[in-house]
Amino acid sequence: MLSSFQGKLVRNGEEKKAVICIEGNIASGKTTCLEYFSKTSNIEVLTEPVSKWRNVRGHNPLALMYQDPARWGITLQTYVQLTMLDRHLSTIVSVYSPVRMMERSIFSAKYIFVENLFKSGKMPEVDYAVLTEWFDWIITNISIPVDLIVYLQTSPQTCHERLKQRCREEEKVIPLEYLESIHQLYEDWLINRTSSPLPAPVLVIPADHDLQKMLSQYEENRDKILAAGYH
Ligand code: D5M
Repeated sequence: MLSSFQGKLVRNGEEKKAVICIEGNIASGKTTCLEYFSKTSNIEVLTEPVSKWRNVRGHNPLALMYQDPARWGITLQTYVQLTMLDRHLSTIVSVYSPVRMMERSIFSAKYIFVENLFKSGKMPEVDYAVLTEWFDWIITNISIPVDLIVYLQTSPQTCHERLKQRCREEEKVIPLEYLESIHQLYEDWLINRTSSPLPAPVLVIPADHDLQKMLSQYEENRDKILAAGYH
């Protein structure tokens, strides 16, 4: 149970951080958003563990998944689920900050990326069933608190343009259609609310704009975002 005690977030009697997950399509501007808040506020930032997905004991499951999703989708997704769970549960004993901001979540890993692989026919049903059993077990047995989802809502075309600019080797194969599918799954989850359960309230920020406009939107929404968990 959540309550507010002397301006601090209290969960089950213990003082806890408010957890905010930044969600959005590939290249939707999540990193810029995290950088803005880390520079302007006393928050703890947890980025997506992409470097781990690109190098696990010398292997690159992210690149393998893009090359052959039917063969390597389960491999990457198993590792994504583990590393995202580790992010959610991590305790950082640095300077105390009352807010934790995370790039994506274990929820979007399942509700967006695993669903996409399965629905597009690129993940065998048995792989999907095993991942779903794992995911359901995790969220039933382990507390994964999220207080707010900030959805950076973009058009797939904008993401495609930004993706071309950032030139990450593995991502050269990503076609516009892939970004369209991810976009639709995000919309169904966070806007239409017709697919998977929401772990927290959602704040939508239109994110097709240029950097200057995005920074001013973050400024405008700053207090609302940082107050997550106090309501
Ligand atoms: O995502 C960084 C890269 O990681 C990008 O190529 C998408 C990919 N990604 C992120 N999460 C997943 C999951 N769960 N499955 C497969 N691929 C994933 P960015 O959007 O730039 O943070």
